[in-house]
Amino acid sequence: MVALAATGALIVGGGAAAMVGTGSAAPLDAVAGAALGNTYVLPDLAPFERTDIRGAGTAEVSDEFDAPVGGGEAALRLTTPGGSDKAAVANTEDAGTSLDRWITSAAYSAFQNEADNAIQFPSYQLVVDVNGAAAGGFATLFYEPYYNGEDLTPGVWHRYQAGTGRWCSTKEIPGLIDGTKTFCSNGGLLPLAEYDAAAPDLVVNALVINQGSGNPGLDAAVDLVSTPSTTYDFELTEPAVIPGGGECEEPTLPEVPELPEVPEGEHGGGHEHGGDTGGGHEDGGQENGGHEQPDAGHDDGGEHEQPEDDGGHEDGGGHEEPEPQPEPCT
Ligand SMILES: [Ca+2]
Ligand SMILES: [Ca+2]
Repeated sequence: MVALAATGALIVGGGAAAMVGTGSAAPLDAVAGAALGNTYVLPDLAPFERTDIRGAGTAEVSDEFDAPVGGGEAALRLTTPGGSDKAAVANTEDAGTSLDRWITSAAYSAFQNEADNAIQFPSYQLVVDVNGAAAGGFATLFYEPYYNGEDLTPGVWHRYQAGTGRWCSTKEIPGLIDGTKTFCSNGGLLPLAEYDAAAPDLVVNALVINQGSGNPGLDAAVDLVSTPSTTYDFELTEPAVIPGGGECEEPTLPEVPELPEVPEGEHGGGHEHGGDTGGGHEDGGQENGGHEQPDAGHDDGGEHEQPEDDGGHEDGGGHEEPEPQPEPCT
């Protein structure tokens, strides 16, 4: 029980894997959980934050452009109507990682609805500290599909493997990017491996999805943003996997024919928290992912979508969602 609660506390905190890491820059021990599958990012954007919104720039979860294959029904829509508008969101869940970890993982899906300049798409950026603990060293490395010869066709979703592409730096990096090469100039377009080799102490402090400034008329979207620890799936609501419901198949929930071992607790139904009103979802039944168990007495409604305002769930340990399914309903 203790172990289960501890695990749940690590993963949960707000509904499924969406909360893995909870936005803390701390330790990557949460990564193990994140690796279980996608992390849903709902309209509050957590664990992302709108770190730089300027002018009429917007960054909102929207289903206007649907989503890429495997990305549910919505995406993060970014708009910058004017040339000085900017829309940037960032998260620090992978803060402290070395650059090499992003080579194999960094990727995102992007869609351009319209743009004054057809080559422009939202960019995938990494805020880095080039020299690690030594003073200074702030820079932003950024990936642009255009600079990588990628397909820029508007009106369709693209998957961009940023990690294996070529990147530019906003700042000089000793031995690699001199003052003439910032912002992709004069050969300042290099694989991450070269940055990693030139700046072995470099650490990544944040992931940024950025649009603007300088992107007038750009109406675009991103989804399935992959990092070393997870893939962020922007959705209006957390997808519900309804047993036997609708057209959504239930590919992953294992059969849980009965509530197996309830090591402690005298009423096999669980609720070992005794006093907790409806809060004790640690019973074996939760192994099915917390979906309604008509026979298990979860009269609290069984819905696990309101992690924080539901006073009855203070145990925090029992709401393990199933491994989030990238595409439960496709
Ligand atoms: Ca530094
Ligand atoms: Ca999505």
